[in-house]
Amino acid sequence: MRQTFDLSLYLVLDPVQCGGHDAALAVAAAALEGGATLVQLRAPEWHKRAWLALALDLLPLTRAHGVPLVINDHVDVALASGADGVHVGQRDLPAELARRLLGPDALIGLSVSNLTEVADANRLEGIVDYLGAGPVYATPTKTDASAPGGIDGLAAMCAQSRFPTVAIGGIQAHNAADVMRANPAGLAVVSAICKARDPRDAARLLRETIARAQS
Ligand code: TZP
Repeated sequence: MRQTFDLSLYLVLDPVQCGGHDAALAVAAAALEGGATLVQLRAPEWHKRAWLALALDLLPLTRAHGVPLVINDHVDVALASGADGVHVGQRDLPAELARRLLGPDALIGLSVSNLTEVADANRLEGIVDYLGAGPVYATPTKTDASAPGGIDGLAAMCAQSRFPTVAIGGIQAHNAADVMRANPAGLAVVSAICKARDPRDAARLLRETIARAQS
């Protein structure tokens, strides 16, 4: 059966930003203690065998917290590691194919950056579980991202989406409350946690901001 999921604080774990395999495991552990509700492994600079090794080491951690682990883009790594699903972008394998390969129980997320992509995604009932909408703000983490849509762009995408939608792109502690005003199901962050001096505290602070906005 498909796992229930909570998009509130969605950690996109970039092991390069964290400082390597072992540092990424430590960041994930701290973020989970601080309240991360979902983890995505995203290592655009790494070769696939390193993704697999880290996914295999992350799973006991995420499982211990009852939090899903999804793999960015690589359906084969998700299958080989036993991860809970994948997150695909507009230029990755189509979500329909990912669903066919992974089966009905997998968690599948899809990136969108404008209303046309949201409208297309809305036709994927039963295929896609959630959307990741952004970038909200410009970010050095993803230099090939689309133009930032800002809070208004995010609010429009959240309003039009029939799926729970998590915001991403340039989200940090100082703007998290603003982003929540667009009514996303949660916030997805890379650098705000991966580059934090104390990832546990960074996660806890974000989680508190999100909880305040959701109450
Ligand atoms: N997709 C859109 S923006 C982005 C991704 C993966 C990067 C977000 O990184 P950060 O450090 O949270 O701004």
